[in-house]
Amino acid sequence: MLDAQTTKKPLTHIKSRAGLRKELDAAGNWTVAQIEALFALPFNELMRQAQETHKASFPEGDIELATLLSIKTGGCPEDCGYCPQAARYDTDVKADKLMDLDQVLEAAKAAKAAGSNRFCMGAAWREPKDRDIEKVTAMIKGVKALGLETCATLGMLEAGQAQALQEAGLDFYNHNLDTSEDFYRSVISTRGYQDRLDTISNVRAAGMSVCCGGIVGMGESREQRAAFLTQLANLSPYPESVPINHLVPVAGTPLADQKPLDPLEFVRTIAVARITMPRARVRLSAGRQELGRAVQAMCFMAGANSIFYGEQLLTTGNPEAEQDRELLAELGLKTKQSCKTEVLV
Ligand code: SAM
Ligand code: DTB
Ligand code: SF4
Repeated sequence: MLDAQTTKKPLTHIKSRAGLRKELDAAGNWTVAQIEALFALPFNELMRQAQETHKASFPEGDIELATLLSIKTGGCPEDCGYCPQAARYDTDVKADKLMDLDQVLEAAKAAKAAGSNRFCMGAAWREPKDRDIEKVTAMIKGVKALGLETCATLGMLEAGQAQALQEAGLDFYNHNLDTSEDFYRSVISTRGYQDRLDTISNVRAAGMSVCCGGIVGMGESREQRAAFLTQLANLSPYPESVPINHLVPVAGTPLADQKPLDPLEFVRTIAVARITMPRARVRLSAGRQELGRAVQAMCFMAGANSIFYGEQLLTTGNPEAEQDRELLAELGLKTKQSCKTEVLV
């Protein structure tokens, strides 16, 4: 049986950013077989290893709170099989224009007042036009001035667009690989895996932190989940933020009738993400309403240390903020106090 702790040592001994970068580069050589072997560990052993890794990398029980706002909803030309915002699927989501700056800042102020650390602005675009970038940079500046970490997810980015966002003060850019390369083809046809890798590389080159994860429970096999995490863990360096979404099946999308993943397999996925990306914020993302409290508690035990916070994701629901505060308090978890960006590069 593979002992991951002997093949990958914790990164706590590293003192400088340059040292960390070097170590992460050297560490990025996981094989799919190694990651499958982690998935196959006895459950308690997997949890033990995940907890040890977590403890060596983060202070005890600090959970990051990230609030989402859909600044441009629906009408998207892409065909992502899970997404209620794709224009081609008959869902309840109606296409809207880009929000006004004032509305965005109102939402950001409310998020800040509710205790959020990060504000993530999402747009249902294949890619932004340059005039969209101008409008979004004004939003970024305004949100940052409130003292929140900023994140945006606007689709594919060219190098110059990434640079403009970085110069406006964008801390994180979210762009997901979503799944393994081979399963990807059965979910999305209008944009390739390499396009996603190119955007991530443009984000890195512009000096921003990368938020990159995906969705589980879309009908992929365990091997494909392992291949997906291998891709993420082998990014050099791996992402600072890793959102793990459980598919929210939405009526009208091709994945509307997808059977939910076994909750224990979801917890395993979180644990393997933690072990393979020790210093990343692993976010328990979409699908928390359906997971219930006990499974969420297990996810925190497995190393999740970030959640989407606020009653709305982009177009679907999320637990009430009050309910989340109660859950964290009951579990004895604290919320991340510092809004300082954890840049690993
Ligand atoms: N349009 C941009 C893009 O695709 O990069 C940004 C927004 S898009 C909605 C961001 C991510 O949300 C997707 O990559 C996917 O991982 C996640 N997502 C979308 N619909 C979902 C669903 N029904 N369940 C879980 N996650 C979902
Ligand atoms: C991510 O990985 N999950 C978020 C965020 N990045 C943009 C989006 C989840 C969307 C869930 C479906 C919806 O609300 O439309
Ligand atoms: Fe469009 Fe993003 Fe939805 Fe894909 S996930 S359809 S790109 S909004």
